[in-house]
Amino acid sequence: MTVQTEFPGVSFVKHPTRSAVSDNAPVETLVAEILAAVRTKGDAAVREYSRKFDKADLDAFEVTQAEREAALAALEPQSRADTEFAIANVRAFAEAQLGTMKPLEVELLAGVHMGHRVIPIDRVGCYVPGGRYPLLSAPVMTIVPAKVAGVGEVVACLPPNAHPAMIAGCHLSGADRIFKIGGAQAIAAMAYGTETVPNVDKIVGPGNAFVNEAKRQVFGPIGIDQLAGPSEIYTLADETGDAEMIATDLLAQAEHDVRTRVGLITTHEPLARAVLAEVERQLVDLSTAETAGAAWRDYGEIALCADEAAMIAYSDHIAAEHLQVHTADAKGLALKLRNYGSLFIGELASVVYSDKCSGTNHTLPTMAAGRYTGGLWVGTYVKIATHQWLTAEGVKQVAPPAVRQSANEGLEGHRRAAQLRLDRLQAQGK
Ligand code: HSO
Ligand code: ZN
Repeated sequence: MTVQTEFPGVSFVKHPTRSAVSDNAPVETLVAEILAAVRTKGDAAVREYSRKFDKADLDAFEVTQAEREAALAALEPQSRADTEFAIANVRAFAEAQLGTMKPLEVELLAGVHMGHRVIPIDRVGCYVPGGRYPLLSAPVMTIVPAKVAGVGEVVACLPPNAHPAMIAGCHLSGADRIFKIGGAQAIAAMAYGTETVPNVDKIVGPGNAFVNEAKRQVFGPIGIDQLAGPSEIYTLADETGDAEMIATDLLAQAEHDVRTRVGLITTHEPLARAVLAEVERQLVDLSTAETAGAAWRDYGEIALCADEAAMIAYSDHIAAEHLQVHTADAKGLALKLRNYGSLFIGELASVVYSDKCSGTNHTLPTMAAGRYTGGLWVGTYVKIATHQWLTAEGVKQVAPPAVRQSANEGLEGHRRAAQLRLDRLQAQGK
């Protein structure tokens, strides 16, 4: 049976039974309380919340040099090599991207010189989540591009009970300072500063509902990257799609969280049916089936499309965090897609490679934010700030309209400032 949708040419072979929105009100109130307490009581409040939420009794929050070295020594040599491989690839891609961000100087109006500079942010805070499974690549993705961007000081916070390998990951990625603080109290400490934690200018990195809400509440004077929702993966496929591979990739992300959104968008009904069966077959012996299966049941979807155009329109509507393209002309189709967090073109490009180590960032927009933004990248850590300088000729071009419009608006102060330059130039005979 298929269910029709409001999208022309799109019907559901499997429909999600839940929608991604949830009630955030209790989290909002608690987070506001935590932020206010840390803001006024500093380290004492951080200590109290760490005890309450993380069952951690810490005198000092900062990871010492000796602790960094111990964490590094405890890391399996292969795991260290794999982390270094990931770091090298993420760094190389971030460097290549930074290379596209050039300073600009132009004179588009005679005598009016304008430009911009690419200026790294002074201090950035990277939140590194704990979670059920430590994601060893998480510190790499937030810290390495910050270092490449030239951020003055990179501060990392991770929950006190985080696996030591995560501390080693922060260290290898180049974090200048590492603090064992988790949750909303970490965001508060980095936003406002405490006796021991320096206040930062921007906070990046995913986290749980409390971390997300804390980032939302401190936003304004403090920058944030984005609000991270549960992971998402969609695959676009035609009759060339491989059901086993598609199901495997969907379940790979479904195991993150019971709220992961996973989907197949296809023009080929037999493939839709085959993937449906494959997911069930693979869930039987997947060790993370409890989570992955729940995500699939609640949020999994298979959309059947009449043609490629319907597939593109529906996919652009979803704007999935991770979007795989498994079609005969994957590169051709990829060029027609506009909304996604990151694109994986052709069936050899599995999302898991970028999750771990291929070099593009794995911190990506979810909940349709891919309609207006890409993911974390080196550009997240710099500002493109404009400037201008004028010659007498330039003033003569821009002053008269500025004088007139200021007068129209009744902004006498503005009018005077605009007029003063003209008067001075005239007095100098220019
Ligand atoms: N898929 C996650 C990142 C990740 N998965 C890392 C495993 N390791 C969010 O994009
Ligand atoms: Zn993943």
